[in-house]
Formats: sequence, C-alpha cells, structure tokens
Amino acid sequence: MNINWYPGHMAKAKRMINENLKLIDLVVEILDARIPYSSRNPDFKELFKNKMQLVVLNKSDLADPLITKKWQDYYLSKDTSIVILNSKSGAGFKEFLNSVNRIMENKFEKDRLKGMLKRPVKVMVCGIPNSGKSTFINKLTGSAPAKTGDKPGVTKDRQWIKINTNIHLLDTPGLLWPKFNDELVAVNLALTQAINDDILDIEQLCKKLIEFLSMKYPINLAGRYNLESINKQPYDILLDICENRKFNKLKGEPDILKASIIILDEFRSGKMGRISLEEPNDF
Ligand SMILES: Nc1nc2c(ncn2[C@@H]2O[C@H](COP(=O)(O)OP(=O)(O)OP(=O)(O)O)[C@@H](O)[C@H]2O)c(=O)[nH]1
Ligand SMILES: [Mg+2]
Repeated sequence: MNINWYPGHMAKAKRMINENLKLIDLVVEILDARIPYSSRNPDFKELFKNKMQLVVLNKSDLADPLITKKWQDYYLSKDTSIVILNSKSGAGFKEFLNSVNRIMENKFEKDRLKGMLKRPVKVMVCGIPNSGKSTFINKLTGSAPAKTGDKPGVTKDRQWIKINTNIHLLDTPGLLWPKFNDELVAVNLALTQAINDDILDIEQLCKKLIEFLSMKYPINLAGRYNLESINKQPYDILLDICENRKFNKLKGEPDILKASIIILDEFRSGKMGRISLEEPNDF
C-alpha cells in the first residue's frame, strides 16, 4: 500500500503551530488509544522540545483496556505524563485537569515568588487528524465551540477556547508528517481514519484489518460475522463474510467493496469490540 499524503493545509497548520508556540505553556498531544505509536507525530519531538508536554490517549472506549494499561505503564516508565480519556463521555477529564495543574505547579510557584498574579495556563491541543481534539475541547467546555466531524481535516483555523479562569486551550488542525517510512504506520492511520478514505484502496485496507484480527482478535472477528473458520487467506474470509451477510451484486456475485466498507465501519465504530492495533512490545 502506498500512502503518501501531505496536503497544503497541513503545511499551513504546522506554520501556525510554530508561530503560536511562544505563547504556549503546555502542549497536549492527543493520541488515538488504539494506535499510540502510529498516532504520535514524529515531527513534534523537535517542534516542542522546549515545552512542557502531556500525552492523552483518547478514544479509550474503542481500545482494548488491557493494552491501554500497558501503554500507560510504558509512558510512566519513560517519565511521560499521560492521561486516558474518552472524549465522548468525558471519562478521565478530572484526571486531565489534575495533571495540567500538577505539571504547571512549578510555574505557578515561580510566578508567585516573583509577585506575579496567577495567569491562565495556555495549552495547545495537537494531534493527528481525527484523533478527537475538537471533541475533547467541546466536552471540556460543555458547549460546542469547536467544529468536529467523523472525517479527518475538520479543524482548519486557529481557535482559542477558555475552559475556566485557569486554563485556556488552543485547538489546532490535525497534522500528519510528509512521509510514512513504515507501511504499518500508514495502514494503522488509515484504519483509524486519520487519512481520508478517498485516497485509499478500501479492499486492500480491509484485508489488512482481517489479517490482523484473525491473528490478534479471532473471537471478535469470527463472532461478529458467524465465521466457521478463519484459518484462511483474508480474501477468502471476505468471501465468507459476503456470503453470511448477503453482500451480493445484482448478478449474485459477492460485493467485496460493499463488504469492505461495512467491515471497516464496524471496526471503527467499535461494533467488533474494543480493539487495539498496537502494543508497546511491538516496537
Ligand atoms: N468513540 C469515541 N469517539 C470519539 C472520541 N473522541 C472523538 N471521537 C470521534 O472522533 C471523530 C473525530 O473527532 P474530532 O473532534 O473532529 O477530531 P479532530 O482531532 O478535531 O479532527 P481534525 O480537526 O479533523 O484534525 C468524531 O466522529 C468524534 O465523535 C472518543 O473518545 N471516543
Ligand atoms: Mg478538529
């Protein structure tokens, strides 16, 4: 699979992030809990090297809880501050606010010693497209000032949002990096919809998903589609799913594209259960 994609608005977004950096006290990177490795933008390391940082594993409701726990331990072992969230329900938000206060405590103390008034912490919310940045901010404010959507690239401009008198957040557009060196990273980004489906080969992507599921989540796959055997090539499993679900074209032949679209959708919306595509030991 050859996915190389860096639209003009991302180059613009990166410039915007760079220009605003001097105003920022803390960078929050929103990762997708199903792919904490692949959703981490390698460009951020250099970009934010002088900034305080907090990592968020969002969409934890879709990820495998045992594997999310492993990721949490992994980050803690690297002394990285991390919070696990579900931005749809608001689960983990209290921990998020506590973490921001804890990370910024030193700064508040220094300001206080200098006789400065406590001013709001300026937080920049960054991450790949579709990781849930705007949903997170909206849920945190309790209203809906930031536009969201189930496709990547919804946020295009800069938006400052007051959470309370202590915290101001800056929403940013989703950022990818110009070249994916590792095909698995590209596939995982595509599976979780950080890359727009329009530029992808959906059947091939679905076969990659089936291949992964038959190895790591065989019960979820077989159970969802009533499959007797999954010891087959991904394409043959797709054919079985077409038969079981009656995905046929007019002349009766299997409708592989329709099946692929539906299978991807069912994975993405959590209908197959809570599935993580990556664990720390994989890397
Ligand atoms: N299940 C689940 N879905 C979520 C969560 N957070 C966000 N979403 C969904 O993910 C999709 C993308 O959310 P957005 O908030 O628009 O993502 P974004 O990071 O702002 O995207 P861009 O602005 O395009 O970069 C939406 O369909 C949200 O409803 C979560 O914690 N759990
Ligand atoms: Mg957004």
